[in-house]
Amino acid sequence: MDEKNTQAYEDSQIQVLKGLEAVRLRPGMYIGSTSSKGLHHLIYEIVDNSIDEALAGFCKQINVILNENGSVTVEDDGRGVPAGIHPDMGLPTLEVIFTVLHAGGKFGGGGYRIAGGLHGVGASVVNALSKRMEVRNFRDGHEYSIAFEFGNVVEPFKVVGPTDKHGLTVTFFPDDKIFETVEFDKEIIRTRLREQAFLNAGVCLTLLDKRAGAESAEPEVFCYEGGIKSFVEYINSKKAAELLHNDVIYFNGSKGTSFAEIAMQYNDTYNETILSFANNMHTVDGGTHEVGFKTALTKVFNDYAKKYNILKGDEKLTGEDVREGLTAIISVKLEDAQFESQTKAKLGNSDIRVLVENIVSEKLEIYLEENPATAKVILEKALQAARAREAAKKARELTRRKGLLESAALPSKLADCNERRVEFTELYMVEGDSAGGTAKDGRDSQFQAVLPLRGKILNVEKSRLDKIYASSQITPIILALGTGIGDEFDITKLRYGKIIIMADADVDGEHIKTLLLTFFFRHMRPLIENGHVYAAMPPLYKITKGKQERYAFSDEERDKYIQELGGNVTVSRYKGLGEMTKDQLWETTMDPARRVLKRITITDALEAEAMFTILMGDKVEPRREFIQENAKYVTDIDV
Ligand code: 1YM
Repeated sequence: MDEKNTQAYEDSQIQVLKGLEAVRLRPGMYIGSTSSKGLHHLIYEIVDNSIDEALAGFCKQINVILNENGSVTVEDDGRGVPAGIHPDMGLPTLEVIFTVLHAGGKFGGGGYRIAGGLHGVGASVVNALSKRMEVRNFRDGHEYSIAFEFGNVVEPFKVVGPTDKHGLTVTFFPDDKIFETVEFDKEIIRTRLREQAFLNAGVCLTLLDKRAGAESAEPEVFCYEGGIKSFVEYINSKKAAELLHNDVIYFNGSKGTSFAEIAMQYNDTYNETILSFANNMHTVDGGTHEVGFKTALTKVFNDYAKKYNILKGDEKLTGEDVREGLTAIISVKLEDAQFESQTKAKLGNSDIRVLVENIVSEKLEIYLEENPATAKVILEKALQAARAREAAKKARELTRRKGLLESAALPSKLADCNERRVEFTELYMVEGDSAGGTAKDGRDSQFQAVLPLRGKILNVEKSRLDKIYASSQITPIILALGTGIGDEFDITKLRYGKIIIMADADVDGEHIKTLLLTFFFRHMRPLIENGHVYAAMPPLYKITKGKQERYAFSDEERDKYIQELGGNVTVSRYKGLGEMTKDQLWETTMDPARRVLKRITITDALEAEAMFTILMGDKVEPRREFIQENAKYVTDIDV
């Protein structure tokens, strides 16, 4: 290099380092967080680049390998990356892609970046956050390589030799100084790769776990010619619910550079599962594409029902009525996607609302005319939902008139606390009147409230809203929490910061916990999503020796204490909360300084959705199958 070029090279190097330094200083700004979530985003960013190559029509196969040494390899069979020197930067293009923030996209020419992880910042961010990254580029008969450490080139770009392969292979070791954990969770990656395979029909993704203890030496393959139609089939099959019609209904259409596709199928549950995506990114908070879909759906079904005199008098179907039992995927691809909301997971482009609404309005109407039998079963279900909704409204008004649902009127069984600032308060929901009494006596009434629950609550998975409003066990819960349910749910009205389910550590206790969680999951889901719901952990054993006492929460802990106390101890098994005195209950389960609480979270919403349907739904066979398959994991059955 001559002097001028050397200078230019150094300048561009400095620019590059400044950029990547910013990423290492504030990783959260580029990948959302440095938790396990952020760690997994590293894989998505690299895979997204391969998916872009697939959508450009050059790549069919994308392999993800979890290596034994903790690194991850992503390889694709695309074109590979241009092998020359980048004109603006004076650096090899391969180096630029992995060292310059926001590189890629346009400068290969044409098209727009479709795939986009949470932040869509690309390969250079992954490089900056890796303690080592190795890239092998196969293009035009040559293999090239380059390697980096903490984003800096350590093995410069070079030609390795001839090859007949094409594509790009990236291996990276996440930096354990940056991430809270560098342990990849196969389940999380699997879910993501499967989702991407559904969203990009015909693109094959594989996942191979080479780490110690992996259950299989064979890669898992995710490849769906049916695209989002297969996605809908998959979700419904996981629910093991009965289908109302056999075929998945599918529409697509485009306008300008925007493309939208919709797949839908009804099952016989009372729940809706609508997942929407924009540029392959899950829009958890919905947005214009979802609004367009819902508007058209309601309109088309009402028009059809009116045309064929299916509705009586002034009966009308609401959006909720026509979505009962619906599983649908809406996927749009567009230039300049605008995202709103705190989580950036809500699509804002208004022309997309019009596009989706037009497609569904026109094509669903035709579909219903051509498939009258399907139209009939769906409308019958929607009508039943409408009638249950009317009944629920009456039940709700009735309880309101009695003053029951007013916030002033609290359930008679509730022992409230004095503290008014919600974030400092706790509500213990306690199984059984007797344990409820002990909890009332043992609590700190300054900030702890107690609501005793008698017996099993209604299984809401098998009930529509009318039954829920009529339930004498559930209305006190709704009243005590203050938020209302379903459509009326309002988290700002929540009366307690922590909602703690306290049940016996036995089968009945687990059942009550599950019934309550089903209710929260179906009708107050933001309570769980915002981390308000907990399970109390009462001890299983008390170990005494003379004046010394220990409480054990597991068999291992019990054995540890027996050893610590030097044997010759008395071990008593707590059969239920009711066996404890108020002081014992306070010490072991209610005192914030000593208790253990389990926070209830939703890691995989689809998985949770399927689990509630299988475990709590009205089909016995899928539940039996699940129990038979999983019984081997149960080590200790308490009866
Ligand atoms: C394992 C990760 O990144 N594959 C990949 C990336 C690129 C291309 C192909 C590509 C794109 C274009 C032209 C284009 C990228 N190229 C660039 C750049 N796999 C992975 N496969 N030729 C090849 O966009 O026109 C950025 S990413 F900058 F060269 F265009």
